[in-house]
Amino acid sequence: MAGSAELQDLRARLARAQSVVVLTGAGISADSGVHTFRGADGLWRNFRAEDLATPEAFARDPRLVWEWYNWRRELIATTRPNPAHHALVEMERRAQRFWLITQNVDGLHRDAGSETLSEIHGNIWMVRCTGCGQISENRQVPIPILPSCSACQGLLRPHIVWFGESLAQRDLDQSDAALESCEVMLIIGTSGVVYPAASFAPVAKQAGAFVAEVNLDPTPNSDLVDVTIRGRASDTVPLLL
Ligand code: BV8
Ligand code: ZN
Repeated sequence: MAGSAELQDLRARLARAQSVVVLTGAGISADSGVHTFRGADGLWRNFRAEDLATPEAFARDPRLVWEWYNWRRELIATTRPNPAHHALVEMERRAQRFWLITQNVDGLHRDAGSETLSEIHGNIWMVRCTGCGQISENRQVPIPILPSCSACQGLLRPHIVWFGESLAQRDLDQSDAALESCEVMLIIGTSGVVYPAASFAPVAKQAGAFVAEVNLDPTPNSDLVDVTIRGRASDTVPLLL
C-alpha cells in the first residue's frame, strides 16, 4: 500500500526516468463509464467476453458477436477520457522516452492525445474484411448487421485481437523492446490474467525496471511489483505527475 512517502518516491523516479513504459487495462476506462471485463458489469446477456471474443464464436454466429460489439460501440461512443488518460498524455510529454501499451479497444487513450501508443488488442472503431483483408475505420452506431466490405462484399469483422488469435508481431516486438529498456513501468487497471500482456510486468522486472501497480484490488502481478498504489486510476494517476 503506497503511503505518501512511496507516492513521493514513485513521482521522483518517474520524473528522472530516461524511459517509462505504461501498460493499461479496462480499469483505467472504468471511471469513463466503460465496463470492465471481469467486474460485475462485465457481462452482456450472461455471456462473458471469452465466449464472444473468439473466431469460433464469430464463425458460428456473426450476428450475435456484432450485436455485442454494437452494444459496446453505442456505450463507448458516449464516453470521454478521464483524468487518468489525460495524466498519461502529460507524462508522455515530460518523459525522455515513453511507451504506452493498452489492452483496451475503446480508443480513449487516442482521444486523450496519447501518441506513443500501442493498442495491442486493436480498436473497436476499426473493422477488417474477412474476404480481402482491407482494414478501415467505421464509426457507425449501430453498424448495420451484417456489415459487408465496400471493395469485395466480404463480411466485415471487428479489427480486434480475439482469444486464440495472436497479437500483431510488430506490437509484440515494440512492446518487448520498450519493456527490456525501461527504468520505470506502470501497470494501471488490469487484472493481469490475459496473456501475453500479463507477462509484460515480469519481463520489465527481469530487465531491472522499477514496477508500480495502480489498481483497486490485488492481482497476480501484485507479488512482483515494487509498489502498489491502491485506488481509482482517475484519482491516483494524476498524483504521479
Ligand atoms: C494469444 C479483445 C496465442 C476483445 C481481448 C496461458 C498462457 C498464455 C496464453 C493463454 C493461456 N491460457 C489461455 C491463453 C490464451 C488467451 C488468454 O490469455 N486467456 C486468458 C482468459 C487466460 N490469450 C489469447 O488468446 C491472446 N492470444 O495468446 O495468442 C497464439 C499464438 C500463436 C498463434 C495463435 C495464438 C489474445 C488475448 C487478447 C484477447 N482479446 N480483448 C474485446 O475487447 O472485444 S482481451 C480483453 O481482456 C480486453 O482486451 C481486456 O483489456 C483484457 C484484459 O482484461 P483487463 O483489461 O485486465 O480488464 P479486467 O476487467 O480483467 O480487469 C480490470 C482491472 O481493473 C481489475 O483488476 C480491476 O480491479 C481494476 N479496476 C477496475 N476499476 C478500476 C480499476 N483499477 C483502477 N481504477 C479503477 N477505477
Ligand atoms: Zn473486402
